[in-house]
Amino acid sequence: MACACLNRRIMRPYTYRDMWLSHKVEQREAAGALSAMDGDQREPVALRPLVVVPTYNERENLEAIVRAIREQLPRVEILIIDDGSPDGTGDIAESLAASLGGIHVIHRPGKMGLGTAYVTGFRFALEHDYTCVFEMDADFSHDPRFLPDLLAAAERYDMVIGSRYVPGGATPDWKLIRRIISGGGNVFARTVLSLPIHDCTAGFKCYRRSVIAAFDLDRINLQGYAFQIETVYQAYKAGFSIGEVPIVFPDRRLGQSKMSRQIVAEAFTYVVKRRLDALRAR
Ligand SMILES: Nc1nc2c(ncn2[C@@H]2O[C@H](COP(=O)(O)OP(=O)(O)OP(=O)(O)O)[C@@H](O)[C@H]2O)c(=O)[nH]1
Ligand SMILES: [Mg+2]
Repeated sequence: MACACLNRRIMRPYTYRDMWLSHKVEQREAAGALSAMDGDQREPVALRPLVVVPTYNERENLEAIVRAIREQLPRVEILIIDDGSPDGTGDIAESLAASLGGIHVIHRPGKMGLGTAYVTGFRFALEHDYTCVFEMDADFSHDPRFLPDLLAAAERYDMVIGSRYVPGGATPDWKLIRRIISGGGNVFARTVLSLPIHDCTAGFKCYRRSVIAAFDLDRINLQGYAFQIETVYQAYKAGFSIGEVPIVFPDRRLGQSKMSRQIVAEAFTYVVKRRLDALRAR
């Protein structure tokens, strides 16, 4: 379903359709006040976004990604969460904060994982009155040129996913095996958890404040794809509106991936466990 709020972007070359609304949900009392509303009907509102960028050994990418984010959203505030990167990424973050302004840095003592970094970012956003929060990798797989699309969609949807699996989305650099793991993992999560979302493992997302305020942050102790699925699952179950905006997802330009078999295994066991918990709760 197309969304009127993105019509002005329909001519951009990467976009076949401007947006897919993954689902519409009925009002559920458990959710916050905004969550009850269908994204198509809500009036656009002024947003004060925070872009959260977790980093571990991203010295080749950090300054470039921060500048690229600011090119797209010139006044946006950015929170870098660095886990004591041995390559000095934390020092680069500090010097960017000093020279550019509107950049916040949290240093954690050692590598504690992507999921807990985002939970730290969510808490920071709640404490500092941001109205929406972006999740974004530092390695340019999440291309900053899509930020305005996600932000425009966040005016009308509680959660917006930068999606590789809606028309216009793509993973041009991936070999067959990576496509099978990612595509198969999405079909698995979507089916087992009954989630009407095309890209459940996406890490390029924008959340309205009401969504992260409804999360049970103390109980989210997941790392990679499992963390991403859990946030979609909790938002969906709470009745928030979720939209998917197509993105092209290239491989990282520089530096090393931190993806591991352990992260894939965590996601698989998490999905099975979540489903069993839901069955037991019936
Ligand atoms: N703070 C923090 N950031 C991390 C940690 N692990 C990864 N990151 C950052 O999270 C982002 C995603 O990590 P990647 O290594 O690109 O992992 P990925 O995107 O899932 O995997 P690829 O698709 O192979 O690149 C990057 O900005 C990393 O620097 C961590 O333990 N702590
Ligand atoms: Mg990456």
